This record gives sequence, C-alpha cells and structure tokens, in this order.
Amino acid sequence: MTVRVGLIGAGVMGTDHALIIGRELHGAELAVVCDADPARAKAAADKAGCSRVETDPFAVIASHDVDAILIASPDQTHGPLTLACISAGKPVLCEKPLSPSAEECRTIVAAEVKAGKRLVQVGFMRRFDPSYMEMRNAVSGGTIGKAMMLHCFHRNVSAPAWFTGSMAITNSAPHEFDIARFLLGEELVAVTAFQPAVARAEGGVAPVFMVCETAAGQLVNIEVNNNATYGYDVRGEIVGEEGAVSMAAPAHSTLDLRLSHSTAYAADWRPRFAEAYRRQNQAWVNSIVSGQPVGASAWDGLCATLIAEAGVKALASGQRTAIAIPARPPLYG
Ligand code: ISE
Repeated sequence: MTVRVGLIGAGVMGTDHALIIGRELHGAELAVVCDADPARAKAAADKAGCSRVETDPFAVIASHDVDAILIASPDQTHGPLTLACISAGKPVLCEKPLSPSAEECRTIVAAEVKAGKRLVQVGFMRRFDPSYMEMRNAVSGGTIGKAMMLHCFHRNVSAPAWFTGSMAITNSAPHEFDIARFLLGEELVAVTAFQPAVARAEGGVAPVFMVCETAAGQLVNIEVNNNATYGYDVRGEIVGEEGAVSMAAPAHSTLDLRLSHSTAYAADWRPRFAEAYRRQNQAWVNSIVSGQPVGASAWDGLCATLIAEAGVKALASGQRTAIAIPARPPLYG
C-alpha cells in the first residue's frame, strides 16, 4: 500500500515535510500540497516532485485520492482541520501544538473517542530523536537510579515578527512539556514561571524560565529563549539518584582553525532534529499501513496545551499554578 499524503501548509515546516514525504519516505507519496497562497504551495510542490496544488484544505481532506493528512499550517488552524480529518475518518499527523486552546483539544479528544479509533498523531517529533530515546532508556532501565530532576534548555536564534510573548510558552515550550512527560513517564502537576528582568529592551520575545513539578515529586526546569542569537541550541539532562544522562547534540564535523577547535550550531530546528522528523514521519506512514498508532496522541496534545495554558497563567500571576490533567480515556492506553 502506498499512502497518498495531503500536506496542508507550505511554510517553513510544511516545505520541509513536503521534501521528506516526497523525496525520502518509503510507502508514501505526496499527493497534494495545499496553502492559502497558491504560489507558496506550488513552490513547495515543485521542490518535492508533486504536481497537484490546492488552496482549500477541507477539499484536500475530503479528496478521494488522499489517504492521510499532514497539517503544517498556522497553529490556530490545527484544531478545525484535525476535527475535519476525524470526521472524514482519515489519519492525520498534526504539527504541534494540537491546538493553542485546551478547550479545542478536548473537543478533538472527545471526537476521537467517539470515533473509537486513534487517527491523530501530534508532531512532537523529539520522541523519535535518538538522544532523547537514549535518555528515556536510561530512566526506564534504572541506569541512573530514580530520576529526580530534568533540565531543559530550548534556544532559537531569533523569533519571527509574528511570534508574540506568550508563544514562548504556547508554541515553543510544548516540546519540553511533552518530552518531560515522555522521558519521566509522569504527569506535570504544577508550574511556576519567571522572566529575567534584564531581557533586552529592544522588543522581541523575552526568555521564559519555568519550574514544573511532576506527580512523583520530580522537578523539571525549562528555559525557552527565542532570541538567543548565537545558534539553535536544545539541551537536556536527567539527574538520577545514582547518575545523570545528558543529550549529546549531533556534530558531523569539527573545525580546527586559527588556534580554535569548534563545532557549529544549526540555524534552526530543521537540521538539528532532521533525523527525528524523518523517523517520526516514516513511523507515521508505517502506522497507517499497520494500523498500530505511534508517537504522541491527541491526549498528549491536550496535556501539552493544558500545561501551556497553566504556564501562561503562572507567568501573568507570578504564582505557582496547578495543572489540572483530567482522567485519561481508555482509548489512549
Ligand atoms: C517551532 O514551531 C518548532 O517546533 C521548533 O522545534 C521550536 O524550536 C521553535 O521554537 C518553534 O517555534
């Protein structure tokens, strides 16, 4: 079976997904690229070797020659498009966040439970990153003893003009919210959030520093800096009672020059997590053929957005804020 994928959204991430699906995946073909801007859709489709371009995402979802949907459009469109995929009974890989609104995520979870089948995978691709997978194995295998703390740094070179202050928490940090749950196997139950008083005054998105607590009493600190300027830099370390395990960022070469020895930072997340995206997308296609869901579910998407909403409240109030995670429906194991 070749899975005919309809891609919705031909921006930075959508174009990257188009190339992965169209040029690299086994068992899938890029059937159509959809974007509100037809020129942008055509540019991505041409790069990926796809001949069909559309501007109406709901027509793509309904199309009889599209088997599955990858949503890479702006965050606020994710909810309605995912719901349309569930209504059409089509598997969907929705880029994070599932929705910036927890209420919309609840609606999606309820629709999937009513459908009685896992159709939604959320694009928390770090679950497929080799470093994070080794870190998780160190926890689940007891190598470092009981995990006590998780340190997370998430630094972008610079934030785009449309990136507002709370998006450090609602758009970037969901990666850490999800990977913390994935690595530790625990829910986050409270969050306290801070911002440095010395953040650069010339606009832009100031760094956010959060301390989360898990149901097992572990601590997770998350720094998100969308204007780090020096490079795209994501780090992680789990501290256990008997040891620690840290992420080793992939370096394919080192440069020795003028008395220096160095490796280079990626400019953004696409090269830094290139293997994770490819593993995620291939696993998604394979899951459609096998019928065995993989990766982050709509439930995980709801949890990440609930944590984000609590984080925004915590930053505004300056108070430790509880995270109310509801009971997990049986559909999600
Ligand atoms: C972006 O949407 C991503 O998913 C990247 O992984 C993250 O580093 C970036 O901050 C987000 O805006």
